[in-house]
Amino acid sequence: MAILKILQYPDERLHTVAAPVTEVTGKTRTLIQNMAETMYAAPGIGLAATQVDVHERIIVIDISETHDQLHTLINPEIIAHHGALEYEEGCLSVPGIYGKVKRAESVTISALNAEGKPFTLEASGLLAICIQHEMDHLEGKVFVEYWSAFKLSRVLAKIKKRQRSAM
Ligand code: K1U
Ligand code: ZN
Repeated sequence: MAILKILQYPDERLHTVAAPVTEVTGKTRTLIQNMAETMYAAPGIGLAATQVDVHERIIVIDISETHDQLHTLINPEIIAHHGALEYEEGCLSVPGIYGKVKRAESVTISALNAEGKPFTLEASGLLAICIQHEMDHLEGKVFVEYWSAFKLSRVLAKIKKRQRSAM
């Protein structure tokens, strides 16, 4: 297994719209294992393939503290959603930046699992939030882009300042 490099905002590659997976192969499963290892090592509770510069519709999520409830979502689609919830989000591609985004409180999704088998999942609370955040990555959208132009410019300035002091 391998730890993959996570693209850092505002890398333009994070704005790529991911393509559907046409066949789940051994290569897909190796990518999923490497994504899961990368997410656990970060540490994080979700990771989209976009974040590791692979532009295919693949997500891994594990919100458990025990790291034993891995969800693999290939070609996920939201088929129903209910309610609204504001949650303080973070992102491994925007380290150190946290802020609220309004999302559906619960979602029902259809997707393929790591064996290429279709399934549906009803999710609420943090799992639903994380699914929506990761599905945004597959559309090339990063959570800070829900914020006002003013707030986003402050985030970009903070990132630039941090990059300068790291040189
Ligand atoms: O997409 C990502 O970069 C992963 C992101 C997922 C996420 C977190 C919170 C709300 C919505 C989506 C993260 O995992 S950020 C790190 C994080 O939240 C966390 C890390 C360790 C333990 C618990 C949470
Ligand atoms: Zn993210």
